[in-house]
Amino acid sequence: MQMTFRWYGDDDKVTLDQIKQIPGVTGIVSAIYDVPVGEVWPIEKIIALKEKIEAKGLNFDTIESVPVHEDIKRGLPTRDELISNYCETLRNLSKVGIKVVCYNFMPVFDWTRSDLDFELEDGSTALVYRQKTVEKMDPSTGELSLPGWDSSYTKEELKDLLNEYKKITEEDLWNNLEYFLKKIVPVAELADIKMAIHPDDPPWSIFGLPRIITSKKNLDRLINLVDSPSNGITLCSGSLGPNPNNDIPDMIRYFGSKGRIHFAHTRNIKITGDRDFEEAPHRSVDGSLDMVEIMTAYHDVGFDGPMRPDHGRMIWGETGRPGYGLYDRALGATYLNGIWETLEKQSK
Ligand code: DNO
Repeated sequence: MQMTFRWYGDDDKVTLDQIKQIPGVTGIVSAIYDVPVGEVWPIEKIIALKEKIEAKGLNFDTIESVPVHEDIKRGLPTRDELISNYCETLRNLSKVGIKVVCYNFMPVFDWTRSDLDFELEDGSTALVYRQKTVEKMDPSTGELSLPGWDSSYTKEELKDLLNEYKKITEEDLWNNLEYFLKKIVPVAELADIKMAIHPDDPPWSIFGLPRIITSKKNLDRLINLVDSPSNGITLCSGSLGPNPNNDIPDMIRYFGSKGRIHFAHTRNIKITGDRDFEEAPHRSVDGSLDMVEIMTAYHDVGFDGPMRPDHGRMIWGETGRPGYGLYDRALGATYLNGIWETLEKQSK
């Protein structure tokens, strides 16, 4: 396992120098943020990013994410050209030594929460999801500001897009995902890149949109759409965890022993009601997931890919990008590294 940290580039308040000082964090996960979705990532930009990260003594071989254009998810005729651009980006990433590419296939909205700064008992703030609040939100009014929301849409565009999706069923989305994978996985294989789909967060439909990467059964369907080691998963415990039927250690053992987990997002959540949850500190006792069991499962399957502590709360007065402050994520990384060190010693 290699402990990594997500860095949003020069705009990130958290600096590479700070990340480098977190014990046991050896790698950076990042992306090119200034190329519009659907266009090819120029190799020069990827090289510049890699050099900046490596100059600090940190590794860089994981991208989160190369976003998938909505036309591909919707199966529009324009998808072929967009997919061919996607393949070109994969080839460019490969030339620069990238090994893992995270992406998602969530229509319109990436990860979604109802509050971005809910105050917990200890005075820290966390991201929370309350189903009733989300049901009252109307994304087409444009008054929403969600962490995973592409704010480049105008109100009208968003309204149209949401309307278009009314025609798309879950099976349509599966077909469009299969079409995409059949084109990109052979390219990823040749480029020695492992594709790692990120689960839908939360793992159920929101705003009436279809969502399919939600459970063990569906992840199994995904890896069999194209049976290749390059067609794998980002196992995100905090995304799959809000559904209590998702047994995360079991999923890690199942997909890990098949060699299909290429990236691990490891954080805790606390289920507070039916389809309600809070982002908890990483320790097992603070949330609903057994983090020792999760790390043991990774250890047992010999997981040697990148892991990151994923999100953190805002603590010690820190402000910044929701979920992506320095302090709580650093504590999370240290806690997870502590469990890992114990497992390593015990297995010797
Ligand atoms: C949230 C992230 C997601 C993830 C994308 C992958 O914190 O894990 O936004 O990067 O879903 O495409």
